[in-house]
Amino acid sequence: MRLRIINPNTTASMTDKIGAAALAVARPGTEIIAVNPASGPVSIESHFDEAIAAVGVCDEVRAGEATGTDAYVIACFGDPGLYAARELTRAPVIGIAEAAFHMASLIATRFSVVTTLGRTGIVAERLLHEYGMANRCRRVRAAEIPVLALERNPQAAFELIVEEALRARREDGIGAIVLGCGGMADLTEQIAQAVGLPVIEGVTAAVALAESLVTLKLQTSKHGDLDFPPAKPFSGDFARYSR
Ligand code: 2AL
Repeated sequence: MRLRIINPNTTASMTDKIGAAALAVARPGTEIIAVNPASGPVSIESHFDEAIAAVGVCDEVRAGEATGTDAYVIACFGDPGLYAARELTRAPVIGIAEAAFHMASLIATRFSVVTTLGRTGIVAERLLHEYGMANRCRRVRAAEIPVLALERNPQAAFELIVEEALRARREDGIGAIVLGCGGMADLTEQIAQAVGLPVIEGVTAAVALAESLVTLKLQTSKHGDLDFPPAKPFSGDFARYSR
Protein backbone atom coordinates (compact mmCIF):
# COMPACT_ATOMS: atom_id res chain seq x y z
CA MET A 1 0.00 0.00 0.00
CA ARG A 2 1.07 3.57 -0.62
CA LEU A 3 0.83 6.13 2.20
CA ARG A 4 1.31 9.85 1.55
CA ILE A 5 2.62 11.55 4.68
CA ILE A 6 2.03 15.29 4.38
CA ASN A 7 4.15 17.60 6.53
CA PRO A 8 1.98 20.74 6.34
CA ASN A 9 4.93 23.10 6.90
CA THR A 10 7.57 23.73 4.23
CA THR A 11 10.70 22.74 6.21
CA ALA A 12 12.26 19.89 4.21
CA SER A 13 14.48 18.65 7.09
CA MET A 14 11.34 18.10 9.17
CA THR A 15 9.66 16.29 6.27
CA ASP A 16 12.70 13.96 6.04
CA LYS A 17 12.57 13.26 9.79
CA ILE A 18 8.82 12.54 9.63
CA GLY A 19 9.34 10.25 6.61
CA ALA A 20 12.08 8.30 8.42
CA ALA A 21 9.89 7.84 11.53
CA ALA A 22 7.01 6.63 9.34
CA LEU A 23 9.23 4.20 7.45
CA ALA A 24 10.67 2.79 10.70
CA VAL A 25 7.23 1.49 11.78
CA ALA A 26 5.64 0.80 8.38
CA ARG A 27 4.89 -2.81 7.43
CA PRO A 28 7.10 -4.46 4.82
CA GLY A 29 5.47 -3.62 1.51
CA THR A 30 4.12 -0.25 2.65
CA GLU A 31 5.47 2.58 0.53
CA ILE A 32 5.98 5.86 2.39
CA ILE A 33 5.89 9.06 0.36
CA ALA A 34 6.77 12.01 2.60
CA VAL A 35 6.01 15.42 1.13
CA ASN A 36 5.50 19.05 2.09
CA PRO A 37 3.70 21.82 0.20
CA ALA A 38 5.82 24.11 -1.99
CA SER A 39 4.13 27.19 -0.48
CA GLY A 40 3.23 28.02 3.09
CA PRO A 41 4.70 28.68 6.53
CA VAL A 42 8.09 27.12 7.52
CA SER A 43 6.49 26.09 10.82
CA ILE A 44 2.95 26.07 12.19
CA GLU A 45 2.55 27.88 15.51
CA SER A 46 -0.61 29.98 15.17
CA HIS A 47 -4.17 29.85 13.87
CA PHE A 48 -3.04 31.96 10.89
CA ASP A 49 -0.19 29.52 10.07
CA GLU A 50 -2.75 26.70 10.23
CA ALA A 51 -5.19 28.43 7.88
CA ILE A 52 -2.50 28.93 5.22
CA ALA A 53 -1.02 25.45 5.73
CA ALA A 54 -4.46 23.86 5.24
CA VAL A 55 -4.44 25.02 1.61
CA GLY A 56 -1.05 23.33 1.11
CA VAL A 57 -2.45 20.13 2.66
CA CYS A 58 -5.36 20.17 0.18
CA ASP A 59 -2.94 20.66 -2.73
CA GLU A 60 -0.89 17.68 -1.53
CA VAL A 61 -4.01 15.51 -1.33
CA ARG A 62 -4.93 16.53 -4.88
CA ALA A 63 -1.40 15.58 -6.01
CA GLY A 64 -1.73 12.26 -4.18
CA GLU A 65 -5.04 11.54 -5.88
CA ALA A 66 -3.41 12.09 -9.28
CA THR A 67 -0.66 9.52 -8.57
CA GLY A 68 -2.62 6.91 -6.56
CA THR A 69 -2.66 6.87 -2.75
CA ASP A 70 -4.17 4.36 -0.31
CA ALA A 71 -4.16 6.65 2.76
CA TYR A 72 -2.96 10.07 3.89
CA VAL A 73 -1.41 11.30 7.13
CA ILE A 74 -1.44 14.99 8.08
CA ALA A 75 1.77 15.30 10.09
CA CYS A 76 1.21 18.46 12.13
CA PHE A 77 -0.29 18.35 15.61
CA GLY A 78 -3.02 20.89 14.80
CA ASP A 79 -4.35 18.47 12.13
CA PRO A 80 -4.72 21.45 9.72
CA GLY A 81 -7.18 20.93 6.89
CA LEU A 82 -8.23 17.47 8.15
CA TYR A 83 -11.91 17.63 7.23
CA ALA A 84 -11.24 19.47 3.95
CA ALA A 85 -8.69 16.80 3.01
CA ARG A 86 -11.25 14.08 3.76
CA GLU A 87 -13.68 15.73 1.37
CA LEU A 88 -11.13 15.50 -1.46
CA THR A 89 -10.56 11.73 -1.40
CA ARG A 90 -12.09 8.37 -0.62
CA ALA A 91 -8.81 7.24 0.96
CA PRO A 92 -8.57 7.47 4.77
CA VAL A 93 -6.99 10.72 6.03
CA ILE A 94 -5.59 10.68 9.56
CA GLY A 95 -4.30 13.62 11.59
CA ILE A 96 -1.39 12.94 13.95
CA ALA A 97 -3.14 14.56 16.91
CA GLU A 98 -6.26 12.43 16.56
CA ALA A 99 -4.13 9.32 15.95
CA ALA A 100 -2.03 9.96 19.05
CA PHE A 101 -5.07 10.68 21.27
CA HIS A 102 -6.82 7.50 20.17
CA MET A 103 -3.74 5.28 20.50
CA ALA A 104 -2.98 6.74 23.94
CA SER A 105 -6.56 6.10 25.09
CA LEU A 106 -6.10 2.38 24.32
CA ILE A 107 -3.15 1.93 26.68
CA ALA A 108 -3.81 4.49 29.43
CA THR A 109 -6.95 5.80 31.12
CA ARG A 110 -5.45 9.30 31.30
CA PHE A 111 -2.63 10.96 29.38
CA SER A 112 -1.01 14.38 29.18
CA VAL A 113 0.24 16.11 26.05
CA VAL A 114 3.65 17.81 25.84
CA THR A 115 3.70 20.23 22.93
CA THR A 116 5.95 23.01 21.69
CA LEU A 117 4.48 26.42 22.59
CA GLY A 118 1.68 27.34 24.98
CA ARG A 119 -0.25 28.95 22.15
CA THR A 120 -0.25 25.70 20.14
CA GLY A 121 -1.41 23.91 23.28
CA ILE A 122 -4.69 25.79 22.93
CA VAL A 123 -5.12 24.12 19.53
CA ALA A 124 -4.54 20.68 21.08
CA GLU A 125 -7.17 21.45 23.73
CA ARG A 126 -9.67 22.46 21.05
CA LEU A 127 -9.00 19.23 19.14
CA LEU A 128 -9.43 17.10 22.28
CA HIS A 129 -12.93 18.56 22.64
CA GLU A 130 -13.68 18.28 18.93
CA TYR A 131 -12.68 14.58 18.90
CA GLY A 132 -14.52 13.75 22.13
CA MET A 133 -11.22 12.89 23.88
CA ALA A 134 -11.05 15.72 26.43
CA ASN A 135 -11.92 13.50 29.39
CA ARG A 136 -8.95 11.22 28.60
CA CYS A 137 -6.44 14.08 28.74
CA ARG A 138 -5.38 15.46 32.11
CA ARG A 139 -3.32 18.38 30.88
CA VAL A 140 -1.83 19.91 27.76
CA ARG A 141 1.66 21.10 28.65
CA ALA A 142 4.12 23.15 26.65
CA ALA A 143 7.92 22.87 26.72
CA GLU A 144 7.94 26.44 25.30
CA ILE A 145 10.18 25.61 22.37
CA PRO A 146 9.56 27.04 18.90
CA VAL A 147 8.93 24.31 16.31
CA LEU A 148 12.13 25.03 14.37
CA ALA A 149 14.22 24.76 17.55
CA LEU A 150 13.57 21.02 17.19
CA GLU A 151 15.57 21.22 13.94
CA ARG A 152 18.24 23.66 15.06
CA ASN A 153 19.04 22.32 18.52
CA PRO A 154 17.48 18.90 19.07
CA GLN A 155 19.48 18.12 22.23
CA ALA A 156 18.31 21.27 24.05
CA ALA A 157 14.75 20.63 22.86
CA PHE A 158 14.93 17.02 24.06
CA GLU A 159 15.96 18.15 27.54
CA LEU A 160 13.09 20.66 27.81
CA ILE A 161 10.55 18.09 26.63
CA VAL A 162 11.81 15.52 29.14
CA GLU A 163 11.66 18.09 31.99
CA GLU A 164 8.03 18.87 31.14
CA ALA A 165 7.13 15.19 30.69
CA LEU A 166 8.66 14.37 34.10
CA ARG A 167 6.57 17.16 35.66
CA ALA A 168 3.52 15.59 33.99
CA ARG A 169 4.44 12.19 35.43
CA ARG A 170 4.82 13.64 38.94
CA GLU A 171 1.81 15.96 38.98
CA ASP A 172 -0.86 14.79 36.52
CA GLY A 173 -1.73 11.24 37.67
CA ILE A 174 -1.37 9.90 34.13
CA GLY A 175 -0.37 6.64 32.48
CA ALA A 176 1.12 7.97 29.23
CA ILE A 177 2.56 10.99 27.47
CA VAL A 178 1.51 12.20 24.01
CA LEU A 179 4.14 14.17 22.08
CA GLY A 180 2.54 17.26 20.54
CA CYS A 181 4.53 18.03 17.39
CA GLY A 182 5.44 16.24 14.17
CA GLY A 183 9.00 17.50 14.64
CA MET A 184 9.37 15.31 17.75
CA ALA A 185 9.00 12.11 15.72
CA ASP A 186 12.67 11.12 16.11
CA LEU A 187 12.71 11.57 19.91
CA THR A 188 10.02 9.09 20.99
CA GLU A 189 12.16 6.22 22.28
CA GLN A 190 14.69 8.48 24.00
CA ILE A 191 11.89 10.38 25.76
CA ALA A 192 10.12 7.16 26.80
CA GLN A 193 13.37 5.87 28.33
CA ALA A 194 14.04 9.12 30.17
CA VAL A 195 10.48 9.46 31.49
CA GLY A 196 9.64 5.82 32.23
CA LEU A 197 6.11 6.04 30.79
CA PRO A 198 4.68 4.93 27.43
CA VAL A 199 5.15 7.78 24.95
CA ILE A 200 2.80 8.06 21.97
CA GLU A 201 4.00 9.99 18.94
CA GLY A 202 1.47 10.93 16.29
CA VAL A 203 3.29 10.19 13.02
CA THR A 204 3.96 6.57 13.94
CA ALA A 205 0.48 6.16 15.49
CA ALA A 206 -1.11 7.55 12.32
CA VAL A 207 0.89 5.23 10.04
CA ALA A 208 -0.22 2.19 12.05
CA LEU A 209 -3.87 3.34 12.00
CA ALA A 210 -3.74 4.15 8.29
CA GLU A 211 -2.37 0.68 7.52
CA SER A 212 -5.13 -0.88 9.63
CA LEU A 213 -7.88 1.03 7.81
CA VAL A 214 -6.45 0.09 4.41
CA THR A 215 -6.22 -3.58 5.46
CA LEU A 216 -9.84 -3.47 6.64
CA LYS A 217 -10.85 -1.80 3.34
CA LEU A 218 -12.38 1.08 5.30
CA GLN A 219 -12.50 4.35 3.39
CA THR A 220 -13.68 7.87 4.18
CA SER A 221 -17.49 7.92 4.16
CA LYS A 222 -18.94 9.82 1.23
CA HIS A 223 -22.34 9.74 2.90
CA GLY A 224 -22.93 13.21 4.33
CA ASP A 225 -20.52 16.02 5.12
CA LEU A 226 -17.35 14.28 3.90
CA ASP A 227 -18.70 13.86 0.37
CA PHE A 228 -16.69 15.58 -2.38
CA PRO A 229 -17.16 19.37 -2.20
CA PRO A 230 -19.77 20.82 -4.60
CA ALA A 231 -18.32 21.92 -7.93
CA LYS A 232 -18.23 25.70 -8.37
CA PRO A 233 -16.08 28.49 -9.76
CA PHE A 234 -13.22 29.83 -7.59
CA SER A 235 -11.84 33.32 -8.18
CA GLY A 236 -8.38 34.85 -8.34
CA ASP A 237 -5.46 32.92 -6.77
CA PHE A 238 -7.77 29.96 -6.16
CA ALA A 239 -9.09 29.64 -9.72
CA ARG A 240 -7.25 26.29 -9.91
CA TYR A 241 -9.98 24.83 -7.72
CA SER A 242 -12.77 25.70 -10.19
CA ARG A 243 -14.79 22.72 -11.39
C1 2AL B 1 3.33 21.80 14.79
C2 2AL B 1 3.73 20.61 14.13
O1 2AL B 1 3.47 19.47 14.47
N1 2AL B 1 4.45 21.01 13.06
C3 2AL B 1 4.48 22.37 13.04
O2 2AL B 1 5.06 23.06 12.18
N2 2AL B 1 3.78 22.82 14.11
N3 2AL B 1 2.50 21.83 15.88
C4 2AL B 1 2.92 22.05 17.16
N4 2AL B 1 2.01 21.94 18.12
O3 2AL B 1 4.08 22.35 17.39
